[in-house]
Amino acid sequence: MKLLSFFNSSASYRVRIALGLKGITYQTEGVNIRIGEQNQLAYRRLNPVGLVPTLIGDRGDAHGQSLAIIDWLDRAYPDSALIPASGDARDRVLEIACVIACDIHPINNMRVLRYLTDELKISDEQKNNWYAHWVKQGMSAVEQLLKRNSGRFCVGDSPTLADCCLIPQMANALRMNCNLSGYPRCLAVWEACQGLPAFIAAAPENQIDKISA
Ligand SMILES: N[C@@H](CCC(=O)N[C@@H](CS)C(=O)NCC(=O)O)C(=O)O
Repeated sequence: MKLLSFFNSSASYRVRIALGLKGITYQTEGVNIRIGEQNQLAYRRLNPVGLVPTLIGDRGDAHGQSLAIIDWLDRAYPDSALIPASGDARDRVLEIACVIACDIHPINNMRVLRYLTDELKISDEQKNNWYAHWVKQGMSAVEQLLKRNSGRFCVGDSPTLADCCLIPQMANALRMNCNLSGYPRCLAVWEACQGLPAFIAAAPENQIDKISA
């Protein structure tokens, strides 16, 4: 398997965590989104939306969209299930994952931030305010959702898709200097995840395609 990804892309980070939790070995090929490699024709043939990550399966099959990739992995490699098959746990995992992947992340994505600065000519300060505003809205919602949970992770006592989404979102927010001290439940989940090898190995600072600044 090969993961086409960028070291500090949070959507790529989600998939790296999932692969690690399932113990799947894979190769990494860096796609430098800062210089537009995600828009090159060869990449767009694999992933027409022009976003990372893309996972290439053992048969050469290309998979896009991190949540869909993790769902595919969960069905192809059922050990260490990340999306509960049924019941309340399934609903809660998907709800938290969707708040992060559908409500917070897309409006703070690089192409959106670049459009705001390059086309709409907002200042860096305004851009940072935009970013922090949507992080605050989304993280407050996740913090509320975690009140339903009594386990160590987002839902229960083992990591799920929800944790695969939350940790990269928090890492991004910290990189953008957002203050997360108002989200103690999220921070407790962060601590629990930092103790697991799959989360450590998936972190941006541990990627071979890492580039400075
Ligand atoms: N919904 C997509 C989002 C993927 C995404 O937004 N990837 C970002 C990096 S985290 C990207 O490729 N950005 C490039 C750009 O904004 O042009 C997924 O979950 O895979």
